[in-house]
This record gives sequence, C-alpha cells and structure tokens, in this order.
Amino acid sequence: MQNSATPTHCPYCALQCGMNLTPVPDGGVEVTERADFPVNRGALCGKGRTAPQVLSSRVRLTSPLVRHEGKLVPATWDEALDRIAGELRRTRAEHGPDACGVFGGGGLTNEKAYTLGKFARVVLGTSQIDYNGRFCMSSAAAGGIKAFGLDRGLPFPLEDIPRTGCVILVGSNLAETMPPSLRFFNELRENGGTLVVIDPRRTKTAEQADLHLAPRPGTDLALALGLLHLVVAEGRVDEEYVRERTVGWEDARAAAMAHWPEYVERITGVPVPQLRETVRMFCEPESAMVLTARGPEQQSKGTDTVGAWINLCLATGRAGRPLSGYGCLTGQGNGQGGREHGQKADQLPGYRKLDDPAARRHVAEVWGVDPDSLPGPGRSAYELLDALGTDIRSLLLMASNPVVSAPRAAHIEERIKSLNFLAVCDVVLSETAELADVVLPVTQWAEETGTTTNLEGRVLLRRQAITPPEGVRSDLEVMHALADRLGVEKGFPTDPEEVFEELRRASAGGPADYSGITYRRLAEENGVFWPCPAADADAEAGHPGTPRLFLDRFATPDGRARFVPVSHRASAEEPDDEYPVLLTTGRVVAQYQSGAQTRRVDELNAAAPGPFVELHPRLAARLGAAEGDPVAVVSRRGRAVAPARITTGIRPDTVFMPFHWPGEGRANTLTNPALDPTSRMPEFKTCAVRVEAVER
Ligand SMILES: Nc1nc2c(c(=O)[nH]1)N[C@H]1C(S)=C(S)[C@@H](COP(=O)(O)OP(=O)(O)OC[C@H]3O[C@@H](n4cnc5c(=O)[nH]c(N)nc54)[C@H](O)[C@@H]3O)O[C@H]1N2
Ligand SMILES: Nc1nc2c(c(=O)[nH]1)N[C@H]1C(S)=C(S)[C@@H](COP(=O)(O)OP(=O)(O)OC[C@H]3O[C@@H](n4cnc5c(=O)[nH]c(N)nc54)[C@H](O)[C@@H]3O)O[C@H]1N2
Ligand code: SF4
Ligand SMILES: [Mo]
Repeated sequence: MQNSATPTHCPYCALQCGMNLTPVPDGGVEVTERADFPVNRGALCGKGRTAPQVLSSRVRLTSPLVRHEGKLVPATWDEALDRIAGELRRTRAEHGPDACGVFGGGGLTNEKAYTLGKFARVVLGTSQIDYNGRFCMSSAAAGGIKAFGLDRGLPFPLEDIPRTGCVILVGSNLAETMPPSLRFFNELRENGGTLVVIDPRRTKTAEQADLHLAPRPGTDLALALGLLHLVVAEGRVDEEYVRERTVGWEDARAAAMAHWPEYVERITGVPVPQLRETVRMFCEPESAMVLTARGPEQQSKGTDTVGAWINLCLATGRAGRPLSGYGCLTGQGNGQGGREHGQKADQLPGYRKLDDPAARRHVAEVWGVDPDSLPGPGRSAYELLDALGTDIRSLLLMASNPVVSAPRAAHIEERIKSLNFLAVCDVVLSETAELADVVLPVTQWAEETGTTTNLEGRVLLRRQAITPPEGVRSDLEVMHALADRLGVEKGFPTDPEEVFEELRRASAGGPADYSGITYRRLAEENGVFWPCPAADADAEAGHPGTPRLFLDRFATPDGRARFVPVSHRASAEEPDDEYPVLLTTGRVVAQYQSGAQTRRVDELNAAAPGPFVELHPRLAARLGAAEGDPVAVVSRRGRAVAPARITTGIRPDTVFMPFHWPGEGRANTLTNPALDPTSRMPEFKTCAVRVEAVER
C-alpha cells in the first residue's frame, strides 16, 4: 500500500468522521487529522483515535476456526468454507430454504449489506434474513415513511444546525455517542439559538441545554402530544402550511386535544411550566428542528412516538422548509446505508419493498433471476433470533454480537446454542462467535475499500490504507466462495467497486437512488447525498445529489406530508409492587455497542472498565448501598449485578445501565423484548425491575 496518508473514515458510529491513516514504520497505521471533512473537521473521539489498535490486537482472528470435539480449533479456509456450505446445503435439503437464517449488521459497508441480502435470496433462497439495525433506528424509519413517504436519518446536513432557531433533542446523548457533533449545537447557542434536551438523566448532553426535561422513561409520546396540545391552545398552528403541505390534521389535532398539559404532567413527570417553555422556545424563532435518537425510539411504541414528534413539526410548519425539520440521529457506521440495500427482512436494494411486484421485477432483472424465485418478507431481528433451533436450524451471522446486544439475552443465548449449525464472520472472537461451529476471520475497515452512508444520507468512500494480515479474507470473498460452493458461480464479485456498480443499477429508480454515484465521484467530493439518480445521457454534469430533502414536496404520491393520529399508551411493562423501578439502558463514550471491538483497547477499558448501575441517592439510601457497592437489578427475564454509581442526575424512580458488557453485569439479561407493532423494535429503553443490595 501507499506510504502517504490515506483519507478515509472511522469504523464506528454514524458520524463517519473523516480521518487520515498513515502507515508507521513498524507496521500498522496511525490516525492523523483530516480537517477537510465537514462533519468533524478533524475532531475525533477516543474510539476513533484508537481504532487502529483493533487492527493489530493480539486477539485479532487470523485463522478460520472449526469446532472439533467441542472445541474451536484452527482450520484451513477450504475446510471451513466446505463445512459451512455443506451444513447450509443439508439444512436446506432436510428442512427447506427457510430453515437457513442470515443475520447482518449496520456496520457492514453498502457493498457487503447488498451482497448479503442477495446471497440470502438468490443462493440460499431464504426469506429469513434481518439485521441489528432493527434494534437501532427502525422506529424512526417507520415513522418517517408514514409521514414523509421516505426515510433518511437527517433530511439536511449537520452544518444546518448552527443556523436554526431551536433544536429539541429527544433521547440522544450525543455528547457521548457522537462527541464531535456537539460543536454544531454549541455554535447554535453561540448564534442565539436554543437547545432543549429530553432525557430521564441529566447527561453530558443535557448539561449543555438551555432547558432539560426529564420525563419518566417510555413517556415521550405523551410529552409530544402535550406540546402539540399547547401549540393548538396557544394559537401557534401554522394554518397555511397545514392546509398547503399536509393531510390528516383534523384527526391528529383531535387526538392531541385529549392530552391536557396537567394529564401529561402526571404521566411524564414534566411540570406544565416546562412544557410551556418548550413550546415557546420551539415556536418563536423562524425555524426549528426536532431530532430523536434511541431514547424515544427503542420503545414498543417507538413508531407512534416518532409520529407524535413529526406531528408537532408539521403543525408548526417546521418540516420541508430551510433550517427546519424532523430528523433521526442514526447509530452505526453504515446504519443508514445498511437499511437501504436489502439485508432487512422486507427490503430489496434502493429501499425497495420486497412485496412490491415492480420492485421484484426490477431487482430480479439486475440479478438475472426469475422474480418468482425471490422469497417474500421474513421475520424481524428478535423474532428471527427467537426462532433459532426451532424453525431456523442453521445461521450465518455477520457483524453483530447478539449474545450481548439482543434483548432478553439469556434466552437468545439459549436459542443460539440450540442451533444445528452457526457460522460467524468477525474480526475478533466475540461472545457470539465463541458459540459458533465455524468462525471466519475477516478484514476490517482500514484493510478494505467500501462505501458507507452516514446519518446525513451522505454516501462516503472508505479507502483501504493497509494490507490485511495473512490469513484473513473479506466478507465479500467469503460470500463469493460460499455462493460458488452452493452452485452460484456468477454474481458475487469480490471487488467492492464491481459490487457498487451493480448496486447502482439495482437502486436506480428506487427511493434510495445511488445510480448517479460512482467511486470516482466519491473520491473527488466529500461524499454525495442520496437520492442521486444518474443524469440523462445528454446532461452535462451529473446529478448533484440531494443534501436537503422535502423543500418542494414530500415523497408521498400527492407531495403532502401525512399527520398520523396517535394517542398515549403505557409501556409493555409498568412498575408494580414486585418490580417497582424502571430500568433504562444506553451507552458510555468509551465503549462501542457490544464492546467486541472497544473492549480490546486498553485506553478505552481504562476509561470504562465495566458495567454499572446508575441510581439516585434516595434509591441508594433505601437499599443501604454506597458508591461502588454491588447491586442486583432483577427483572422478569433475569438478574444482573454491577457496582452502584450514585448520582442526582437520574430520576429517583429510574435506574440506568450501559449495555456494552457480557457476563454478570449484562444489561440485556434484563431487557424486555416487547415489540413495536409496526417497526418490530424491542423495548430496550423501558422495563420494570427491582433493585437489591448484594452482600460483598
Ligand atoms: N460511545 C458510543 N457511541 C455510540 C455507540 C456506542 O455504543 N458507544 N453506538 C452508536 C449507535 S449504533 C447508536 S444507535 C447511537 C445511539 O446514540 P444515543 O441514542 O445517543 O444513545 P443511548 O445512550 O442509547 O440513548 C440516548 C439517551 O436516551 C436516554 N433515554 C433512556 N430512556 C429514555 C426515554 O424513555 N426517553 C427519552 N427521551 N430518553 C431516554 C438515555 O438516558 C440516554 O442518555 O450511538 C452511536 N454512537
Ligand atoms: N440494552 C440495550 N441493548 C441494545 C441497545 C441499547 O440501547 N440498549 N442498542 C441496540 C443498538 S442501537 C444496536 S445498533 C445494537 C448493536 O449491537 P451489535 O449488533 O452486537 O453490534 P456490535 O457490537 O457493533 O457488533 C458488531 C460485531 O461485528 C464485528 N464486525 C465489525 N466490523 C465487521 C465487518 O466488517 N464484518 C464482519 N463480519 N464483522 C464485523 C465486530 O467485531 C462485532 O463483533 O445493540 C442493540 N442493543
Ligand atoms: S464520533 Fe463516531 S465516527 Fe467520530 S471518531 Fe467517534 S466513533 Fe468514530
Ligand atoms: Mo444502533
């Protein structure tokens, strides 16, 4: 590889911060500043800065592993691949194609996500494919599609934030989850704009806010309805906008009017004066935005909750106008692109629907198969994992670690163990890979080229900067080799650009149209925003891409946004005598997701060594627990133990646990897999627990 710096992007979160990678003399790479990328302008968090350590980590996998007499032992690539192909073939022959499952991840590049979806449908012929993005932004996606006819995380670039009048951040702790993005919110306040943060905890993000509302977990739907009630009562509805650009206002208005501020205060615990102040801050400036993240979305009513926040934007004319709009802060590196190209149970590339006959015809033609041969929609992520060992006998898993990250994880771990066969592709031996029959060691971000789509809908080129270690292969090579062994010799190229060229054609004309984007353009520009259709043959320049959506019309057939009439409802599990406290879960700045990668970096472990239970001094006093004492958190699913972290920054009726660790302190031992009826998102953010002191 080159000796000079390679401009590329971070392997972790959805900001996809730009960075340069420079080879160092003793092998490996060093991260250096890349100031030209507008999202982070050189700034990085500790995870991004230390990401190269995972490339050369001692625990990096460099040989395939095959289970032999109960133990995973090194094997050749041929042996490992033959074993996987043989088991998948046998499962299919004995139990039918749907007995083979595939599970993907939002960390996969567009090329890999696209190929994985194609592999499932064309090579295995299975409908049973889904991915961890279902656990991430699926409620916001469902809400956006209902209201706007299209789902793209942010409908505008982050650079617009400093110039709007007010941002309401709902359940995002971006000071820890996307630290470089905090700059845009600081600039907003320097420019005279205001920031409202809604979080049951006084997080690092909430500390930056002009106003912090701390609702009970799981009550954002009522909160948004209460704000809309006040908007109507105070005469702040933008009647002209509602008339010209929306439909369905009367029903949404009637639903909101049933949510009196005093009633909303009782449900949420947020005092009425704070509700009024929020409405004032949001409605007085020329423009304003609402941004949601996992807090309100990872609920069994996440889709309706997102709908309620969008209704607030629509009633006040704050969508599809400059510097105004609703957006979702997506999470994983390719959380956006990963949901557009077909690894989701109901989707085909280009954000097409698997049950749409025209979409099936288009994609089948690109793939060179009969549209009737494509299976229909399959199960959602949790439902798929829950069916392991019964309906689904063999699983191919790429880029997720559900033993740590799935809800009701002890049960899911049992389901995984009951499989006839599990194959995992990973860079380290994750807790899920430890249970596999075959583990394949794959290349990582800096060792391969591919595209990702960040939270703004900006398609980016991640470039290869170094040669991968001996013994590893790329996910694309794995799928090529398996397809070949399963009798499909063509259509699974190993060169990412070749895959992207096919993805362009498959996405052409779909909602997420990438057909005007090429690797060459991505190398020259700082990313291209979709939709970006291919320009007409006689047009001089290519399509410029679409940084800002909906300014003229929404993506619905009539161009108008849809109000969705929604009403408050309780969480799947409300506190009772036996389980009187609410548990919510989330992240800390130094660890990423299931921790499979970041728990391998010393500096990050020093900053965040293990799980903890955040609780209020009043609750701690009732237990007789002091700072650092082990406490047990018990739910209907199980029991977890971790040290107490006592703070007045959390509601006394709520405890918080980060979910980055396996073992005794695993937060997901406790969480409730109650699903949102539309998005099938599990309720990671609310369940009923009791907290107990533990003898030292
Ligand atoms: N350091 C770090 N950064 C990450 C990740 C990581 O694992 N570690 N993961 C990436 C990914 S995939 C994602 S999805 C994003 C997630 O980014 P965020 O959504 O910012 O992260 P979370 O910590 O899951 O949740 C945000 C906040 O929601 C609050 N919350 C809990 N329950 C409720 C509720 O009922 N209502 C409201 N309003 N708020 C509530 C929590 O207290 C928490 O502070 O982060 C990305 N960035
Ligand atoms: N309680 C609770 N649980 C949660 C959440 C929560 O807020 N609370 N959040 C949910 C959310 S938003 C998410 S996104 C999920 C995430 O949780 P997971 O799906 O477990 O995500 P990761 O830990 O990122 O797992 C990625 C795995 O893939 C490997 N990997 C990385 N890159 C590649 C690659 O290119 N190819 C292959 N084959 N492997 C790769 C990594 O080493 C790692 O083992 O967790 C969910 N679980
Ligand atoms: S904020 Fe996200 S993309 Fe940026 S360096 Fe940190 S983990 Fe990487
Ligand atoms: Mo996520």
